[in-house]
Amino acid sequence: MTTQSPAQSRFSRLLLTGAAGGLGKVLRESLRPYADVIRLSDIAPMAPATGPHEEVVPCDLSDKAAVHALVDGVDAILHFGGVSVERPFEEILGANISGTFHIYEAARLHGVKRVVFASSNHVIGFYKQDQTLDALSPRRPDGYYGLSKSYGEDMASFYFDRYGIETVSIRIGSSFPEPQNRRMMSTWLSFDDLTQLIEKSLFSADVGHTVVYGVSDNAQVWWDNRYAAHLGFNAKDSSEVFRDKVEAQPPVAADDPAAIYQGGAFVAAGPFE
Ligand code: NAI
Ligand code: 15L
Repeated sequence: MTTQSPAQSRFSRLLLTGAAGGLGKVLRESLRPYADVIRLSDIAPMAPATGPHEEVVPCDLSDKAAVHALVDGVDAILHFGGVSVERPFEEILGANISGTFHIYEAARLHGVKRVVFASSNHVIGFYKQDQTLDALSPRRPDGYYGLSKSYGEDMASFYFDRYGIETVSIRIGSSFPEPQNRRMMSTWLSFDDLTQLIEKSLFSADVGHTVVYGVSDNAQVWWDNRYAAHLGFNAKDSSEVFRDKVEAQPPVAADDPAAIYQGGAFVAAGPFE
């Protein structure tokens, strides 16, 4: 596969899981140029299709047969569905661990060759905020959620090595309209930069299994994307424009995990029983 611009090689049909979620609603609009049809899927209610460029297909990721039917006929998968915060293991197990397995098995059976996986900074959440990481830094998951994303990255690696299915695993920092706290001044990823990164992940040649940190061009970042340079991702936004607003918040105590760890409060979520 050679690198092509979206205009040269739109996909016929892209699958977006997690379409009812915070990022899914944004991507439903911003990914429109990249495919003739976007198949939107979630377990939660979604707005009806707004035209022939959309298909709305409810699906529980933990249901193997349903996921296999969901993937039939798509050219590439944007896997954003699942539990997106720290929760008891049993909840993570069905949606994230079984769910990601179902997505890759369905990709294999239906000949899908490219996946973009919404991984998370919580695969490395137990590193301190004064450490700089790259894609080769050993993972240090900060909970069951982070473990499930770490497993998803390993699954992506395995399905490339064994079956040639290529994946870009995006370790998303904090993708919201604005950074919500001091930690997110470093981890923020704007929606425009996320969209650009997904475009690069879909259309770059020979990605194999690439791990990239999904972060904007913030003033202080903890992540070095040297091993994802082939994607050509060039973040345009910066959290700096929100600094005054964020620093008007009450200060965080020096011993608060939010001020110490890259994963912030996630490192202290749980136990649940
Ligand atoms: P979200 O929680 O708003 O969206 C996730 C969606 O997955 C929800 O609509 C939910 O209904 C769906 N889902 C949950 N269990 C499911 C199941 N069993 N079957 C089918 N769908 C199921 O999360 P958000 O913020 O939109 O994130 C999207 C993805 O990006 C998630 O995978 C999340 O882990 C990842 N991510 C997001 C970050 C962010 O800052 N927004 C940071 C790092 C990773
Ligand atoms: C994540 O992985 C979550 O999905 C998101 O809701 C945020 O908490 C984000 O990480 C973060 O670390 O800020």
